[in-house]
Amino acid sequence: MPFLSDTEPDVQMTTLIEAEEIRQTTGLQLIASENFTSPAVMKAVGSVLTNKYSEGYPGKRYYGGNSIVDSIEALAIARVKALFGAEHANVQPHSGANANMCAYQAILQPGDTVLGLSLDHGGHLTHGSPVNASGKLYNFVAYKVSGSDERIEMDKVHELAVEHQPKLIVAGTTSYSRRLEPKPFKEIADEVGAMFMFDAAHVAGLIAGGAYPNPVPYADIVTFTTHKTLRGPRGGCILSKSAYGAAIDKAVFPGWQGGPLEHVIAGKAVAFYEALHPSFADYAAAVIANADALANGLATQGFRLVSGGTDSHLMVVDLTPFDAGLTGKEAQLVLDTAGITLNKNTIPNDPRSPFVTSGVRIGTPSVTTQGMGTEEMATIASLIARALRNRTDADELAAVKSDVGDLCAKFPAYPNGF
Ligand code: DSN
Repeated sequence: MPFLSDTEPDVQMTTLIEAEEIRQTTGLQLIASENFTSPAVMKAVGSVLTNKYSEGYPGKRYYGGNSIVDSIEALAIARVKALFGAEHANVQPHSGANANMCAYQAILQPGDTVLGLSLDHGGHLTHGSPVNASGKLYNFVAYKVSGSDERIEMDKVHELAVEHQPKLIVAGTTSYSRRLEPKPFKEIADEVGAMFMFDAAHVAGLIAGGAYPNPVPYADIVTFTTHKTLRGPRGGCILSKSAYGAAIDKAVFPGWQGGPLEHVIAGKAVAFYEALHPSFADYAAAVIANADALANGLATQGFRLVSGGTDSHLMVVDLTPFDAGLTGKEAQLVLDTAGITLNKNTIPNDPRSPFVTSGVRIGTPSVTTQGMGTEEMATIASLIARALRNRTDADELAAVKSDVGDLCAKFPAYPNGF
């Protein structure tokens, strides 16, 4: 039976996807958790592997026809273990959130006490937010950034660990610009007899490129997403010490998930291959250099950088000194109009709600993939400031959008197509 697409293609969907291609490639993509994955990764994700059911693990599947899939998943596992120096890897989590929940299920019982960074200070929903299953299932105690330098205070983490005797300490961030050293967390965990998990969702690519401390030697478990700085397909991954391997595998399947997405796992394997190449170290270093340049450029334009700057791929920008009446929500909307995509973000102790916010989060993984450098970061800072200063002037916003288009045309995301 012929496919309908042979005779009556879905024009509506084709048009929408083409529109998104144009949006992504003609505007500035500054969302810190996004990137442009390679055509090779997209080819794997769009392959016939999407047709296959393969519940279980290599060599232990519930369906036939999995010998090739076994090789694909085994290759992904071998590559990611080599990339990070891990003893055990599970490449099946559909997302970073799933990876975290599976890791918790592997080592915790409901009600167990866990230390994690507060969501509004740069943590993640799955680090114990009361609206998330993590916060409902486990007794999370939140640590925060300090009121003075807006950095995580290890003394405070230590104090909370001694007071609450957690079973697990979680390190890892989604909107915190400073690097986290895993060793001090591990020392605190050891002192109170806790396990230590590092959520490397944002920084996995920086770690892979040697530009950020690798938590794998210190942490019992490291979770991450494959689509952010690591530049792979959308998905999650769990690394661990061998001792936790069997429990983690069981928590992923049959614990939380059913059939793995082997087309995505193939895409992960391709991304790991790309990240193992020496050129990925240049990319990771450039992401951080660009973030630093962009932060400096924004400071020059009158914005305040939370914690004074960045030493990672992202920055959180306090809009208040630039314009006390400007919210993160409005900034996001205005910049969208000008072809600049980023997200509103709370600043520490933000008086505004998470739906409004006083800040924005900005990241450089995508523009660095495009080949932009520190010079272009200064240009981007001035384009952001120009759009926000002229936010009620439609002509000026159109002019900024045109300049954004010209900049992106000089640095095409996919110079050889996709
Ligand atoms: N949504 C991701 C981010 O933007 O950081 C976290 O899950």
